[in-house]
Amino acid sequence: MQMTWRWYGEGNDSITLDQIRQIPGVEGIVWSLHQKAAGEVWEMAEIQETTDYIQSKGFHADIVESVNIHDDIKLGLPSRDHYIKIYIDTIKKLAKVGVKVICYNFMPVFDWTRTDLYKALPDGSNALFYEKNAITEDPQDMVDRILGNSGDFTMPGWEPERMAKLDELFKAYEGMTEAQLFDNLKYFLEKIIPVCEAYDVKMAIHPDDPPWPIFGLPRIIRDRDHIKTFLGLVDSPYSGLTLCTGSLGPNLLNNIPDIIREFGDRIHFAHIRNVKVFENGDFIEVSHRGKDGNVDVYEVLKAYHDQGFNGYIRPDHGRHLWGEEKTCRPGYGLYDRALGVMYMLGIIDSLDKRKGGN
Ligand code: CS2
Ligand code: MN
Repeated sequence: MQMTWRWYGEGNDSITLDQIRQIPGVEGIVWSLHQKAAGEVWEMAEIQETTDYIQSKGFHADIVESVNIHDDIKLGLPSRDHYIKIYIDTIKKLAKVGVKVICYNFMPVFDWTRTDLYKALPDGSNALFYEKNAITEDPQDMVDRILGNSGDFTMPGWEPERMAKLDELFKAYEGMTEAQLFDNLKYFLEKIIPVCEAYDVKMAIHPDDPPWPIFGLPRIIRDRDHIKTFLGLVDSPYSGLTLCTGSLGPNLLNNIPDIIREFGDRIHFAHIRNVKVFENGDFIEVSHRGKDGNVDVYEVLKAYHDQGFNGYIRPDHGRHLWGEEKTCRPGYGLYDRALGVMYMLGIIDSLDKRKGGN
C-alpha cells in the first residue's frame, strides 16, 4: 500500500508540501487542477507545472482526484460526445506525465453532501455532519448553508457558478432513473476505457456520499450490488474503484471488509475515513480510530493487507482540530489527517510484522 495525501495546489490549500513531507510515510500527492470546471480542457503546461512541483518536493504524482465529469455526460445529452473527447484528451495528457489512476465520481448535481461543516464533537473539535431530516428541504437551502460556511475555499462539486444554476440542473435530471444513469455511465466508459488501456491509466470511481439517493436524484455507487453492476458495465481492470469507507460507511448494512475481499482486484485507490452513525440515521465524521466510529478501520486495512493490496491509500476527511477550522478547507485540515496517517501506518506495520514482512 502506498500512503498518499490529497493536496489542492499552491495557493489553494492551507497546507504546504513542506508540511506534508514531515508526515511519516507519505509517498505521493493526490492532485488535480481544481480551477478547472467540469468539461474544460486541461493544458499540458499546467499539468506539467503541477507535477514538476510535486516531484521537486520528493513525492510522486501518480493519482489525480478528480477530473470532473460534465453534467451533459451524466445526463446523456447529444453534447456528451464533445465532452468525452475533451476527457479523452485529458487522459492522454495525464499519461504523459506518468499518472496511473484517475479518481472520479458519477453523482448527479452534488459531490459529497453535508448539512453542517463545523458540527461540534464532545472533545471540542468539530467535523462535517449530515442531518438526515435537513435534507428533505429545498436543496437551495443546503447549498446556501454550505457555500456560506466554506470560507474562501471552493469545494469540488460545489462551485458557486454551478450552484447558481441549480434549478436548471434539477430540471435536467427530473425523472432520471438509476437504470438511465447506469446507461449513461456505460456509454462514457465504453468510449474512454479503450484509451485507458492503451495509455495505462486506471479509472477509479468514487462511491456516492452519502450512499443513498438525495433530493430525488439517483445515486448508483452505494452498496455491494450497485458496485457489482458497475463493474459489469465494462469488465476491464481499467474500470475500477476508489473504495471510500467514509462514503459507504453511513449505511450500516454495507460490510466494507467483505466488499474489499470481493472486489479487491478492481480497487485502485483506498480512501479511509471513519463515521459515527446515530440511531436516527444522522452521521458525523470522526477520527480514523476504529473505536471512535462505525468503520472498523483495522478490519478494513486487514482485508487489504490479506490480499496483498499494492494500490494507493489516503486518509480522507478529518476533523478540524486545535483551532484550525475556517483556516483550512472543510474536512481537509492538517492535524487529524496526519494523525490518521500514523494510525493507519501503525496498523499496516504491525500486519506486516505478523506476516513476517518488514
Ligand atoms: C472526496 C470526494 O472529499 C471527498 O469526500 O473523497 O470529494 C471525491 O474527491 C470525489 O467524489 C471524487 O470525484
Ligand atoms: Mn472519499
